[in-house]
Amino acid sequence: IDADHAMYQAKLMGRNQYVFFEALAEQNKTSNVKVEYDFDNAVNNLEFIGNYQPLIDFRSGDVIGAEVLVRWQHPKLGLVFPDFFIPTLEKSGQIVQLDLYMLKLALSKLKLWADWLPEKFKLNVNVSTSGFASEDFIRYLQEQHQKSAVITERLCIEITEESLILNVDAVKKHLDILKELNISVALDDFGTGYSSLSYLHQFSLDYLKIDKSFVDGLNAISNKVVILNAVVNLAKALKIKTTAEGIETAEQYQKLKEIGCDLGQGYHIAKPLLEADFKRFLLNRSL
Ligand code: G
Ligand code: G
Ligand code: MN
Repeated sequence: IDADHAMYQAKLMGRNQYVFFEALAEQNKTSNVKVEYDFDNAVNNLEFIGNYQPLIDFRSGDVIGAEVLVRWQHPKLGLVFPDFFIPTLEKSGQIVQLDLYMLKLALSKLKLWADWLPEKFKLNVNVSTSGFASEDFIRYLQEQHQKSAVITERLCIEITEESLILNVDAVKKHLDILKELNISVALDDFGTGYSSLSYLHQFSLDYLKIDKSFVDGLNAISNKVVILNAVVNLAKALKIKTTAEGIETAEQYQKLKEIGCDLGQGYHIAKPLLEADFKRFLLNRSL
């Protein structure tokens, strides 16, 4: 219980404060509730759901994709955000199972939504470092590709710089396989880690997701514009599309459009949405 408590306290300082505050309040109220991460049960009970955040094409303004973001519909805690459980699952190795679960969920939604999705629509799935290095993950994609390539080709796998650094050989091999399968790959959170420009030509990537930290300062007079211009133009020269993340204001949106980013994502466009709201958003927007 003390460990759980400490975890909550630590998390109180994190991004999704209110969730943990509520969880803590709830835990105190019913003190016999022992908080545990019953991951296997959660998988069996399908407690993980997706929220879907739209991705727009800057040129047309159309929705041309979405990112699936996992949430845990916990029977006692309510809706729990990934910052809370992903670090734990990474330590235990169970993250690989979650990655597979979310991949399966994404594919099932792509099938379910096939009738109303725009032609070029892609669904982005986040994959952990160990998930991307695992044989199971890649094998599953190969099997699904055999069954229905039109579905798997709508996937975009989001990996992080860490994935590229650790286990370089497996990653190179897996990236080659995805290319054969016509599955896109995005490098997520670019700008938070090493931000090495050499990754961009060393690995075959389709999208570069420019981290919110670059987008944040855009309204002020800063050298971020200069850096963004350089990154976007280098990516262009390498035929890699750029996605700007965490766009929160109209000003940022306009600036990123001017700089020449290809795709945009952020609260200014839409928050991560429940499935039904996502469908409504997409259909209204493409009227
Ligand atoms: O909404 P946001 O709080 O959803 O996500 C927080 C972090 O959790 C982000 O870094 C995101 O990449 C990660 N994340 C969200 N969904 C998934 C998922 O399905 N799998 C993995 N491995 N990471 C995810
Ligand atoms: O690491 P990754 O880029 O996958 O994580 C995306 C995270 O960013 C998710 O937690 C998502 O909820 C969050 N997010 C998406 N758009 C915005 C935004 O405009 N502002 C902020 N603060 N967070 C955002
Ligand atoms: Mn992501």
